[in-house]
Amino acid sequence: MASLRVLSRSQLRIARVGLPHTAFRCYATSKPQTLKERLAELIPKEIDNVKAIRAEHGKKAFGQVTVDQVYGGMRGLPALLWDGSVLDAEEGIRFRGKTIPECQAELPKAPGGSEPLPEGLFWLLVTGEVPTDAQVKALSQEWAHRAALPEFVEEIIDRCPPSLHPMSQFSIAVTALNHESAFAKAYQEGISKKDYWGPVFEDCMDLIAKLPNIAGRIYRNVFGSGKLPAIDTSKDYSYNLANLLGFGDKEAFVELLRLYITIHSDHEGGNVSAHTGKLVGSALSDPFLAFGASLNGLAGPLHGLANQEVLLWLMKMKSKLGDAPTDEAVRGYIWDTLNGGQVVPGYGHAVLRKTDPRYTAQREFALKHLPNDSLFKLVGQIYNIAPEVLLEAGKAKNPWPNVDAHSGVLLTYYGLTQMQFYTVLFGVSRAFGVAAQLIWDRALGAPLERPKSYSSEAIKKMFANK
Ligand code: AMX
Repeated sequence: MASLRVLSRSQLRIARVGLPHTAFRCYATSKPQTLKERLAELIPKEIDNVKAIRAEHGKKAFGQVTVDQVYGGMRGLPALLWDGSVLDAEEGIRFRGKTIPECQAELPKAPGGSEPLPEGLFWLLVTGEVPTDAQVKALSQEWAHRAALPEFVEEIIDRCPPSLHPMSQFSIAVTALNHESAFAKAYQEGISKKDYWGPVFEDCMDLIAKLPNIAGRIYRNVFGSGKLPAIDTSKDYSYNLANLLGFGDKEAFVELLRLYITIHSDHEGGNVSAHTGKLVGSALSDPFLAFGASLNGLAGPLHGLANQEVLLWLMKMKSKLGDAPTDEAVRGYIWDTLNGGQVVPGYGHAVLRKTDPRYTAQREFALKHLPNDSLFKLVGQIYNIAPEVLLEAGKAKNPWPNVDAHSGVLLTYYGLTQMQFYTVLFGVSRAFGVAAQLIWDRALGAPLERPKSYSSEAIKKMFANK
């Protein structure tokens, strides 16, 4: 016990969460254990764990699959494995068992900051453990050192017409990074299956590290705001992203990005972007190809593009109804949206049946930093009206707001008003969850995904006399 007295606060946190002795011992040396070193310890244990689960339960059934599920976008179909995050319909997301408020309380923060650093969230997603301040700092530095883009990728971005949607540019640039893939190279050289995770880990670290430079370059090219600054290797990921976008001097915006990246990172395995990355990765496409595909799914208006759609919808509402519309006018506007055969963007969810805690976290941020902002007040007013209207309309299973109902208002407040860019920020964050999945899928030897499809004729015949 004598040695405990000299431990720092962050070291004591590790002692509390109960890491094995090996992780604890590394404090005797000055260098913290790296994420890759920790993973190398965890992977063999998890392989054994999965083997044991399959040996004991492998032939057991989850239950029935109904014809409606086959026609209905596979809602609720148990078909995927992912330990990083689990979504409860009532409670919302937990990252490795931790709610958003728990992540806010427990993950390391920047000096003087109060939001979690996404570096810590990535560590948590990958290992299930809360890292030390030193481990998070080392991750910030490692990403900063890996952040440079190959020149040809910069040129590809620069050659995109500014009228090409930022998400298409983003996906093109990420896909082009496959030129540098350590995994693709190792596969060509005949790497053994049991070693796949090593180069996939390297690619995932490169992928995450390079996203701020891609996003910053697209932002500045499309919206014409000047030359890109260099990455500051002494600063954290969110600071560098903010700085590349031209907002490095706004500490509250940097804090917002820390929260934003943390909460958008992962939403269990079945959502379009997470599942697409997993699916494409299962063909042993490298992480750049897999995440490029994720981005194309995220770019859809029913998924990540909803944050752009919300802002557009709010702006149209404001221009039609004025800055401080009555509740009656807002109600009428929502009904007009529904009667026009459109969805109310930012409301509803395929799994959630309550207000999204990611919405709540952003609302709390707004209450702290921009309580009197008129757009924030409008979002709050809609929150009091839209669920009632959606319930009355009687179609949506979940009338409550999701993550996208709030994010654009916060970005707009700090001057990031270009709504076509919002999904790019969602994409930067979603890379954290997809990368963590890809690493574990290759570590556990996840096979090629190949579910069975049926024709309507076959379904009719199958159940003709039942
Ligand atoms: N406005 C209007 N109608 C809605 C609605 C909304 N916000 N949410 C659901 N509905 C409708 C559906 O379109 C569907 O209509 P249909 O029977 O005519 O096809 C019906 O209600 C039943 O849908 P559901 O089972 O409640 O939802 P779902 O699982 O099929 O879809 C989602 C979920 C998110 C696509 C849907 O709620 C929606 O379109 N929301 C608006 C877009 C949005 O905010 N997307 C972002 C989601 C979060 C994210 O991924 N980033």
